[in-house]
Amino acid sequence: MGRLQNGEWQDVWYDTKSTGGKFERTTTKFRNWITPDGRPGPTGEGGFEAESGRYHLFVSYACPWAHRALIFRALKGLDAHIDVSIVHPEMLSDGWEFRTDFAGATGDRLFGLPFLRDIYTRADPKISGRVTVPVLWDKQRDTIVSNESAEIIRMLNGAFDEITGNRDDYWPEALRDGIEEVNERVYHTVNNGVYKAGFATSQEAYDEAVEDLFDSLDWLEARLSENRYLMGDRITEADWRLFTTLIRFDTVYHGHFKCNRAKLVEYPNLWGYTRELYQWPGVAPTVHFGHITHHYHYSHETINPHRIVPIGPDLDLMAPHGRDEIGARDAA
Ligand SMILES: N[C@@H](CCC(=O)N[C@@H](CS)C(=O)NCC(=O)O)C(=O)O
Repeated sequence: MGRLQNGEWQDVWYDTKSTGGKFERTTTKFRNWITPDGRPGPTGEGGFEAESGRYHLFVSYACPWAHRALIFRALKGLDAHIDVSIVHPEMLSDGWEFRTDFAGATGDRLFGLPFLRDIYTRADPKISGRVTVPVLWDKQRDTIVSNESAEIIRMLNGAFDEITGNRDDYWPEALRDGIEEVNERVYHTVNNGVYKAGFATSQEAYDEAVEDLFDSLDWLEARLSENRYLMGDRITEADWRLFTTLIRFDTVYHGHFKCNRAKLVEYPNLWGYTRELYQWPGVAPTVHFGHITHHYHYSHETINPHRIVPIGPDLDLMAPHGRDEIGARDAA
């Protein structure tokens, strides 16, 4: 685990000393957008036109942020248009690696490089910053389009519709303000909240993170008792962004990150909702518990120094979700 400094690798763990024990996620560096015609998106440069076979995704099956991108690739029928390399679940002193000695780890399918950091320095030999997944790569311009998952899923949601004919919209214009509001709370207190709890190195930082996390889970549970999805009867990106944290909750966050006031299976609505999203066409094949369990427990030496990978709970994700009833009562 480490970071690049002027293109050189430094093996360092997260710095929580300067922040009173708090984990702070750094901002991402490549912020260009693929658009239908190559016009620039909200940030970055233009010239990244949607084309079949031009782009490649580097992801980890373990990572909740990369998982968003894999889900949108599946939902939007992009499997045949954007190929994928899967990193090895162990993220050790060299950061993410392209080793293939773990089921499902593909290696670097574009260049055969050993480390994900080599993809970053290929895009910019003098780069400084963390080496994170997901990475959306442009084979034509030989560079990184984006390494910000929140933006990658919006590109996948809309840019390729002419190519795939899939016009399902998970970021509908009329709901955008509401989605933004939910995303904001879910990002800080849930998606990143579990990391703040898990990586905290002071009691205060941990206490604050778990309190905010469980307040938000209570709020989500109440919201989902009346609404089938976060924005009502229509599934949106807000749901998929929440899902990638919920699906990991009982397996890793509850134990490894000490988010243990309650388990997800103890919230009837959140648990039914998680099962419905898991059972959504195309989604279950994006969920790989082997990578999830192994990555967190094996990679975070500061939290789990003996690298024992626990057995994990037996989750019946295919049990009927019963979510068809929710919201229908009011409509009837
Ligand atoms: N803002 C990024 C965050 C991605 C991220 O933090 N990914 C983690 C894996 S779960 C990572 O690659 N961490 C490596 C590191 O921090 O050095 C996004 O959402 O795309």
